[in-house]
Amino acid sequence: MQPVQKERPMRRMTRFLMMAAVASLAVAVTACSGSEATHTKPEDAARAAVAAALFTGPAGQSLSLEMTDLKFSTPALAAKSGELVEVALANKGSIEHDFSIAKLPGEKALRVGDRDTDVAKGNNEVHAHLRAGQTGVVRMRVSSPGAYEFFCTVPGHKEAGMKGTFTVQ
Ligand SMILES: [Cu+2]
Repeated sequence: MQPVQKERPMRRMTRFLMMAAVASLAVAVTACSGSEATHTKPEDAARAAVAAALFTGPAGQSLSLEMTDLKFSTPALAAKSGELVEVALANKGSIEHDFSIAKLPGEKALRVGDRDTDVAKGNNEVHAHLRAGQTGVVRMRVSSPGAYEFFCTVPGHKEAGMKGTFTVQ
């Protein structure tokens, strides 16, 4: 038997697998366009990819911040730009609070409990909302040095003192 003939069944198999892959892709596309409610938006997929990357492996810097009723445990957080920073959040108060930053250049992701969730909300690029007693983790890789204000968006809380500065060098 010549080598050319030996390759044939393999080629046929490859072609079959490729056709099967194309066919299943077509089914997936049809199913996706048929139901808008379950359609994954490109921005959601991009956010999920950023979250998966940021939550892989240990962070370069670990910070923690506790929330109590109308107070953060520290008014000053510091980190290095370009480094993977983790902020472990704990709401030890009896009402809801959040850790928010209006504008923060770079990548960021939020995990509450064991679930990755939307890190941005409203006008804020970081918005980690925690119910009383809840914990969460924000991971960030800030791309530009600067002094970024963090605060709680619950009405009246920032004015009462729930704010601080996240300094990135
Ligand atoms: Cu608050």
